[in-house]
Amino acid sequence: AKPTLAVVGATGAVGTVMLELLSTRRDVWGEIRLIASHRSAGRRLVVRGQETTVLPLTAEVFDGVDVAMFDVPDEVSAEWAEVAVAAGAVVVDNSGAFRMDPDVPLVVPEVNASVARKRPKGIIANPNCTTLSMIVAIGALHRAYVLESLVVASYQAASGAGQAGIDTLYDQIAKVAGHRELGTRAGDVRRIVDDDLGPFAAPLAMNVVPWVGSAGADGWTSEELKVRNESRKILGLPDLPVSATCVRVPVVTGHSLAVHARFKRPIELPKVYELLRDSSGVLLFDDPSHQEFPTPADVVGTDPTWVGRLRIALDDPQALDLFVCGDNLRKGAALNTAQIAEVVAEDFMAVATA
Ligand code: 2RA
Repeated sequence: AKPTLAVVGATGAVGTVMLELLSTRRDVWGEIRLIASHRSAGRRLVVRGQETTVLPLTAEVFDGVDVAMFDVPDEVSAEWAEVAVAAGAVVVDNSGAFRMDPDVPLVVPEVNASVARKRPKGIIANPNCTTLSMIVAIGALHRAYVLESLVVASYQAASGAGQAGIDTLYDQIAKVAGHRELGTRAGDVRRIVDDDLGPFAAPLAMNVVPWVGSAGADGWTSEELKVRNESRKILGLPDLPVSATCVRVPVVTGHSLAVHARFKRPIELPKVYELLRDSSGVLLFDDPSHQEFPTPADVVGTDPTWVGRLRIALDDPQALDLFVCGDNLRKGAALNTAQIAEVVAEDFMAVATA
């Protein structure tokens, strides 16, 4: 029999994309059980063309579940992932609760699929969307040129902060629309949107905000530390120097990153093009003479990591500058989780048919 899948957090921003993906990807699942908080339970959602009632999160709901995907806040995963494991499920968790646990693999199938099979706690972690928006391309380059250091700046969409982020951006845009005088005096946008910052540290409409996540050590934000720590873990380079500056921009969905990557070997652009063209999960889109380069508006709703603006650094033949863009709700969250779950489903089917 095909494995039973539970989707915990089925009604959230990532959960919604997950149901769309489950309805369109190769169908490896038997029953699909939709689960959410008690507040959202009872809603009827469509998955694989069938209306399904959302069940409340309880211990019993995991009875008979083989794989449970969690798209919920850190504290909910921290409490419930082990409950699902105790009921016999393998958990694929998209929160930050377990990512840096040495006994929990952090998996991007195009980069390190094999580590998904070593999961002593029965939990596999899905990386943060910002790391995921670049790491497939960086992983491909690393395999050929051996990464030595990374400096990145992110341009992160509002939906990274969930439905509240999306709602806040739309509300702020509605408030500033029609004000043709804004952007001429300090604080004018803030005065228009003032009580409506939502999950952001400053107005997002007509602005950029160099603060994503919470305060970490020494002035770094939690998001910047995630980019560093997760890149190191996924690439298996525990000492890789990584500096990230994470910035929120007024885009609904689609994270972008400007990357300066230094390698151990000198780089030749034609070979890099060839390599990226042949890399699974990467779409090379780099013809600036025809204004072809990735932008979130063109990338949203698609699966690959789009790569463009490739340049060898002017002062360093071993460093490459590039711009990458990916849908933070798809590869950045739901798609990568679904891909990991499919790796686990393959194991179930292999055992079942052995
Ligand atoms: C953000 N990376 O964009 C976060 C979401 N996990 O806010």
